[in-house]
Amino acid sequence: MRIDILTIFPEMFTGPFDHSIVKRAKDKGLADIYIHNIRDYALSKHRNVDDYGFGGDAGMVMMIQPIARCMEKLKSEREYDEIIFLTPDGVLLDQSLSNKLSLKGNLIMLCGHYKGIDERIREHFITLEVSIGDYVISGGELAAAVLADSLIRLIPGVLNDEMSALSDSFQDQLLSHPVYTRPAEYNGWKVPDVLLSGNDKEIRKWQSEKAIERTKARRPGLLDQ
Ligand code: 6GU
Repeated sequence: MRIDILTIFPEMFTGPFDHSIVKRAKDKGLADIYIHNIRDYALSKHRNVDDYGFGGDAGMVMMIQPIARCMEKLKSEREYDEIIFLTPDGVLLDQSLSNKLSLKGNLIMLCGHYKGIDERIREHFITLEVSIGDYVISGGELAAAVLADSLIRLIPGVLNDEMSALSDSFQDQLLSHPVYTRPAEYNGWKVPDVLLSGNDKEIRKWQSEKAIERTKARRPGLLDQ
């Protein structure tokens, strides 16, 4: 998978992709992430990327030309499966959307800022608008990092059997069961006996019961889906 991220804050991406599973995917050649500074595509020598919105609304709007020029360049080099705009008014990201997108080859992710981006970018370039939840964050960058991480870990070959994504929370519409490691007792706090029993069938049964119990208690809506 190749992901091209368009942003006015490229420095925000030093970090999120350099550790853990995403780093592993990059090292294995299973994911390539390219960060593009929209400002590099600005027309003016002041490198402006935003302007006052028409209509007198307070707030700046990201202008068309720098984003369009960056998009046109990328699209001339390869085909993209989706051109995604990260925005709080997009479709809510969930595991099923991540699963679908993880099967794609080339993706563009555009990070918005200020009051928004000129609507014509959305009409003429964007094929999918994604929100990461019903709350507001200051820009699309952290949302793009979340989306990219959630897709990359699902690419076949990124996780080994032990890390398997199949037991992730949400993968089967259930939250994960509790987990424990040594010591078996700390401060009088004991690991459930069944986990020490060596009885594989009983352990799976306990894990499944706990996953259902936890989902019922915390996210009952997941069980109806
Ligand atoms: Cl994608 N962007 C912003 N700014 N806020 C959000 C979001 C995206 N998703 C949820 N809140």
